[in-house]
Amino acid sequence: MKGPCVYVDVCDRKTVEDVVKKYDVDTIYHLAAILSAVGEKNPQLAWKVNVDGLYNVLEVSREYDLRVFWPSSIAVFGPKTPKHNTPQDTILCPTTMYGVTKVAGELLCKYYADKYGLDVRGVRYPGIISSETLPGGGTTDYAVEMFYAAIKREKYVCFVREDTVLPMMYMPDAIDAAIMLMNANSSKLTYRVGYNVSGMSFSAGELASEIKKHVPDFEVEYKPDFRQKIADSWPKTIDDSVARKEWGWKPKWNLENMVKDMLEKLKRKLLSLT
Ligand code: VAH
Repeated sequence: MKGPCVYVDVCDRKTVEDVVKKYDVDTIYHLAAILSAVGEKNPQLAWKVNVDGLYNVLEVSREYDLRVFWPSSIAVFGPKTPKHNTPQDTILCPTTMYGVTKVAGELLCKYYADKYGLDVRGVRYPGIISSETLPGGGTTDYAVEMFYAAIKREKYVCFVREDTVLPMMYMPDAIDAAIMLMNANSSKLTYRVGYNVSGMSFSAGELASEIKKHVPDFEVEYKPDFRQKIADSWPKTIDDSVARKEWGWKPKWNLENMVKDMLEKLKRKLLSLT
């Protein structure tokens, strides 16, 4: 990453405003959030960071006429939402505080777009798999933790059932989605935030089997914990046809090429640490 790096407390509007002024910011990619699993342990903090933090970013962006990218999540969907090929417009009744904050965020962003003409855009990310950052307290963390266990030749104890299927996306696709949407022609967009996007869907067992093609002695034991209930409330596959039609979304990564790339990258990373 090029350019200055500073720490900002999104819950403190003044620190957000000071950085915008000092560095003459014109666009904010507001990714800071408390994720689903940690959010269930501290719902009040999740609301504070995810909603009050977003409010501060929207207010500063309104005042300084900035553009904003803000990610929602498939966590906006709940048990009443169709599980397969979940449509763009559907029931949003999440059962986690994280999901509640993302529904509130989608409504807040739409309000700022309609009321003030703020150019705020966003997608509903599925679980994101990255080789660059460690998992951050989400329900989909198992999909990253598995890789670390495999390259360390350790058995992995998975906190969701083997047959748990969730929509996922490889980080390079997640970054592409954000940039493509922010570069899209505004007149073609019929939504502001909350575009359904997806890269792939797989079960925990399918991920383990794909990893085993590269690490044959890799072993996984399945011991569901409180995060199973969260995973069970989310869809299995997502209809992202609106994003494909309106701004050309198309994932480049699937289970096979993502697993190969992740293992190669993590092996290099661990070798560089030894
Ligand atoms: C989580 N990784 O697990 C996040 C994500 C859809 C899941 O939002 O909480």
